[in-house]
Amino acid sequence: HAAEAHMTDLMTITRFVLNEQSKHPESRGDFSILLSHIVLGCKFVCAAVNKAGLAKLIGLAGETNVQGEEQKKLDVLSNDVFVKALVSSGRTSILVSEEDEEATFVDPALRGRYCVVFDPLDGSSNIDCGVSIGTVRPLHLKHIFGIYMMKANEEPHLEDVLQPGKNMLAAGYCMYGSSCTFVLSTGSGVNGFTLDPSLGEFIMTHPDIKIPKKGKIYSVNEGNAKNWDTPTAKYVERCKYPQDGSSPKSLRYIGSMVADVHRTLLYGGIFMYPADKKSPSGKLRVLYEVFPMSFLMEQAGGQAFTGKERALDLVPKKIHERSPIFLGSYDDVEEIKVLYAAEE
Ligand code: AHM
Ligand code: MG
Repeated sequence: HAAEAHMTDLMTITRFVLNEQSKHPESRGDFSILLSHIVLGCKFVCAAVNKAGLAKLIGLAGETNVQGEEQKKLDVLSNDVFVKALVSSGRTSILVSEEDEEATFVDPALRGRYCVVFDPLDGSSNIDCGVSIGTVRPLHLKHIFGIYMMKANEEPHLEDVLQPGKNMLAAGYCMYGSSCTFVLSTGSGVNGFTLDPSLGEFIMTHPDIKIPKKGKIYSVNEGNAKNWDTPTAKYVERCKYPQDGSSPKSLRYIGSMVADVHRTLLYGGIFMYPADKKSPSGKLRVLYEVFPMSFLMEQAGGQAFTGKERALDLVPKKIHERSPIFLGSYDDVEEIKVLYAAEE
């Protein structure tokens, strides 16, 4: 197609990030470089998945491949890819990954002004059931990240990553399915990009994502209902038996935060992982699950609430801390906030 041959005015992620950066004259280009390394990590995983096929990448624990080398489990592979991509950017000082017990302090020679928190493989506890011999469900391949600026220019300290979510400069996630989707906010709205494999570039396909003000879907693990607190139980009851004459909401729950939040962002509604009697802090991790997704929700016009406060106001004390979370459409989250306020 002659027309297609000239479509070089596309908004690539590189062009988008450089545009954003030009709005901040004080910026030295470090942020763009850091983001381009994150994007490279995503492209790498995407290419690896497409080339080798997931089955080869995942392997069974302890299995050796034809060359006799131990195969890396997918979570280890993803973690390695992102740690290397981030360290080699020369722009990071501290990395916090769900896969690593301790924070990684980058070698002084490669240090920069940013800290990155990430979950290299969201929903890893669900992955094994998605993979049977020869059949793959790449649906489960996802990762989440958030970026902070270091507090001071001195030696890096753990406090640099124990900042409230509202201090994040950027957050996003990537999903590797039949296509590879990258959703990003640098603090001025949310944009979605899709990888064009022939160009090796992410192209903006979902500009300025805004979540509907009110949704028709709720998303929660109802198997925990027995142990819920009163506001959560009341809210879910209302989803099914609305008191205002509106139609009941639909339930959608994949059990992978990125997939559930992605749907919520595009279609509206509420995603929740509440506290319950067995896990009083819920399940999801503050730094690399709750914060990035809450940041994106607010940037898209929605809200994120912990049951006590605005999620992004929370100040974490430990890197792997958990928190209950309710996030999604503005009106839906408002309703749960009212129920919690009535409890006090
Ligand atoms: P993981 O880090 O062990 O994979 O757990 C995180 C996942 C999220 O992606 C998802 O929202 C949640 O766990 C689902 O939990 P549950 O199976 O309890 O409903
Ligand atoms: Mg996780």
